[in-house]
Amino acid sequence: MPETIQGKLDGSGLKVGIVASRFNDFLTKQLIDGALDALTRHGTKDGDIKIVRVPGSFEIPYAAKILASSKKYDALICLGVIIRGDTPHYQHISSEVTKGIAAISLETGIPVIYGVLTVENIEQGIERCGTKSGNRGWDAAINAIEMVNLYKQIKV
Ligand code: DLZ
Repeated sequence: MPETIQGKLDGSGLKVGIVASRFNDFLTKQLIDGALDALTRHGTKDGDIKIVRVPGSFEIPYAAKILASSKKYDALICLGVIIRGDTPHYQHISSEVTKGIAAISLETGIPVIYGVLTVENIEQGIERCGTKSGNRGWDAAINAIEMVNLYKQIKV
């Protein structure tokens, strides 16, 4: 039987940064609440969590890069809501944010979790921010805890 390594869902002792956009704030706030709920219910202390707000999702990678480079955090959680509109903004912003977040994680070696919703309309956003499709902020926080603990196990 091959050995399987998985990160534990124990958030105690972790220092976590949350980078969240203010655009579509009525939804982003719900993602932040979901992430905080998941972190604290899995043992992370309030005092070990820092929330940094940026204007829109496009700015998330810049702030996340600074936090990741500070080496003060075990993981970062990036939260935002990008809703498709009548202009090509949606495509440009979502592809830049996705690439940016992935690059930071690879460059810095800490988990930088992608909790940015890209949805067609407000209804789809509401569904993913604490109603019928769960809360992506909660999911992102759980992913962060799991990845920190996984890295601890697989790093030489
Ligand atoms: C400009 C803009 C638009 C049209 N849509 C969104 C969105 O749906 N979600 C989001 O997080 N941000 C949006 N923004 C703002 C950009 O992310 C960015 O803040 C501005 O273009 C300034 O750089």
